[in-house]
This record gives sequence, C-alpha cells and structure tokens, in this order.
Amino acid sequence: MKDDDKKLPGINRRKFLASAAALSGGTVFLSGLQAQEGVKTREPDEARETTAAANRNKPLMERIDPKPTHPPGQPGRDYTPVVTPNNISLPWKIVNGVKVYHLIAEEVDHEFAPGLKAKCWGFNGHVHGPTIEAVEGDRVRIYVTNHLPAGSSVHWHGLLLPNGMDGVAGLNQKVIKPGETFRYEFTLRQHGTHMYHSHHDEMTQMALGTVGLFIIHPRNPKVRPDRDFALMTHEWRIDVGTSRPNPNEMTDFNIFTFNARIFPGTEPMVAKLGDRVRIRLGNLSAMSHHPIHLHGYQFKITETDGGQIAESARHVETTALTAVGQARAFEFVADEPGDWAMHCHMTHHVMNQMGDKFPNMIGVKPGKLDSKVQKLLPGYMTMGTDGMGEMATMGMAVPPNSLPMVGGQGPFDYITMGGLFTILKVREGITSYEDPGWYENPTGTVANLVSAEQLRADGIEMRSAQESPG
Ligand SMILES: [Cu+2]
Repeated sequence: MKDDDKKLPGINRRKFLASAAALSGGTVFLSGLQAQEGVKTREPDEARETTAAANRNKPLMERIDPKPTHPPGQPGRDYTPVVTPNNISLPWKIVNGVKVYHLIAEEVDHEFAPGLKAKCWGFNGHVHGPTIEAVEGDRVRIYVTNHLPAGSSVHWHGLLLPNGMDGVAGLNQKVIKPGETFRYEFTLRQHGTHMYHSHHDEMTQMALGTVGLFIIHPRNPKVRPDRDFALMTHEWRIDVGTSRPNPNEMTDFNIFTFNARIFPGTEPMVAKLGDRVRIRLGNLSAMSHHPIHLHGYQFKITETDGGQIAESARHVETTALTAVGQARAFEFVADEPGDWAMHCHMTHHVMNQMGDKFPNMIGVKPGKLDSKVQKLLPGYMTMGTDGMGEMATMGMAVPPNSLPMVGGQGPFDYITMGGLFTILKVREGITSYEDPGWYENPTGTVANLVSAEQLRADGIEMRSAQESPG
C-alpha cells in the first residue's frame, strides 16, 4: 500500500493515456462478433444473477469486501466499451491486480454549445466527470484529489460497498479538504448503470457539475451490444450574460443537458444498420425527472439501478422516464436507417435560456404598433405572436455568452429544439462511427408539399385557413 501511495504523483494524465489507448482495442473484437452473428436474430441479453446475489449467504466481511475472483476485466476481451458522447472514459492502470483510477475535482471552463460557456465544477478537466468503467468482480482503487476551493467527497451512487467507502462526508468519512487526496477501494459485486457525485454541500457542488457515470459491465455476458451509449441528464440555471451556474435555483432552470451539452452541441449517437444498441441514462438533475423519448424505435427497458430486469418483466416502451437519482438502460436492434431524434418530452426541457422569460404573445395582433414604435426604435418588431419557432432563425443579436432560444440547422430547415435533444444516426454500410452527416432519404419517402392536382385526386377539399371547421 505504501508503494502505491508513493506512486500517486506518477498517476499523471500521460500514463493514463496508455490505458486509454488499450481501450480502443474493443472495436476490433466487435467487428468480428458482428460478422459471426445474424444481426436481426439476436436474442436479448438475459438477466444474470449478480455476484452480490450469489454472495448473500456468506459471512459479512466476505460479502461486503470480497477478494476479486477474476483478473481485471479488459476492454474488447471482457466488454464492449461504452461511448459517452461529448465525454471520455476515465483512464486506469492495473497495479497488483487492482484497477487504479484518479479523479481530480476542479473548476472547469465548460462549453455547453458554441456560444455558451460557464465556469463549472467537474473532474479531470471535464464536465461532467469522465465515465468510470469497470467489470463486475474487479477490485477498484479510486484516488480523489480535491482541487476545488471548498471541501468535498465522492459518493458512489447505487454501488454495493463497505459502509466506510460510501462517501457521505461527515457520516462515512471526513471531508476531503482542498488540496487533499483520499483513497476509496472496494470490489465490484454487481453490474449495471450507476453514477458518482459529490456528497458534501450537494446542492452547490452537484449544481455546478460534480457528477459522473459509473458503468459496471457484467462478467462473461451471453450477448454484448455493438453500441453502448451512456448519457447523463442534468439541469442548470445560468442567467443570460453570466458565466456561473446558480446553485441556489430551485425550480426555474434554463439549461437542460445530455452529458452537460445542449443541442446543437450534442454529439450524435452513430450506429450501423443491424447493430444491437444499448442506451444508458442516468439523471442527477437537481429537481426534474426526464421522460426521454426515442423516435423511430420501440425498445425494452433492460436495466434499472437494481441491475438487469428479468426477461419476462421487460415491457416495450418508446420513452424512458428517468427520475432524479435514477438510472435506466434500454436496448433495441437498429434496423431502421435514418436520423432519429432522441429528446426529453418535457417541452420546456428542449429550450435554452429565456424560453421561460417571455410574455405570452400568442394571438396578439400588433396592428400599427410596429410602425409606431419604429419611429422611436428603428428595426423594432413585435415577436412571438405565432410562437418561438421563427425567432431562432432570424439571426437576432443576442447578449454575449447566451443561447436565448432554440435549436440548430438541420438538412431541411432549422430544428426548433435545443436543450435535451440529440440524434441517433443509423446507417447502412458505414465503416466507422464518425458522424456520417445528414441522412439521405430514399426518393419518395419524405413528407412534402402537395399539388392541387394531388389533393383533387384524393377528394380533399380545401377551405381557407380562417374558416372554422364544421
Ligand atoms: Cu426533461
């Protein structure tokens, strides 16, 4: 142990990069796996008993802190690495059979999307912290260095571990003071989608971003996904023109993020036609649950925080509701090509700043108001009388460091959604998972403007827009 302590300064980013390079080996294995299996006929992942369940009747010490029963899990060989859009997995190295990680809590200049930056708190230069990835049965040792201006601690949310490793400052351990490094060590005796977050002054520190995902892969799974995406939802209050999230906000959030990014700053999730896709969701928003809806697919929710759901209990959904503090994972075979929206269905969660601070102008008829005001304020225009959609596209001047309205440019028009919005891109014949650009729809498969002749042919009679129906 002493030796490992001395090595701490040596756990620098460069050394960790070496283990990160090993991670990329997973892709090679994956293509082989895919070639062997018929993509449309894959069986769903069967629910597996966790090590925790198998250990239930063992003596306490053996149960809560078992010796690792397997060699450390390796990407490619033992699991398909997760993809955390707009973030990375935390590098690790193996010291005497233990996976060693180093989290550094620190202030980070974070960009939510081009045009909006803020000073947040995160880990290792990222907001949120990098995804911790490991395999059931691994022994993990996680060093946490506190470079924040305030005391902190890290709680491993959803993990089964000895009480003194649970990370609640004051209850389970001392506060990690600025400049100090603490060591957490335990054996992973479960698998699933989990999280980590500061557990000291949670309201402030989590609001500023000190949260992350903790993914534990099952040991020897029967089937593995080809694409395994991990997304964390969060909410923030950043007043227009300011650059610090306001942790005192309780209800009126104005930034809603996937992996701390807002559309159009969210990286698309790219899959090959026929890929078996898993999407994991973790929610550490302060106050909001998020019903995350995927277009174009039905899926089965395969995991909750408690691990895999028995096959007989899985039901089909198109929306995965993830409450605060919860994790959900769902799976499907990507058998329909295209660009498919995935977004929170709370409509205020797909808006950016100012979406909630606008007077209700719907139906207001400005009459001569515009020309009258223009005498005093040239260029004045009454806005919002038919909604917010057009404002996004008008190229209005906005205050510095703000994303007042919504969305980004799509292949057909402006997409009037921001915030918790991202895109699943499914393509045939791609050879890499780089962003393939916009989908080219086959001729005749896009909704479009019809001619009067087409309307007549189907007996559709038109009335003028003002006429009331019936
Ligand atoms: Cu939401």
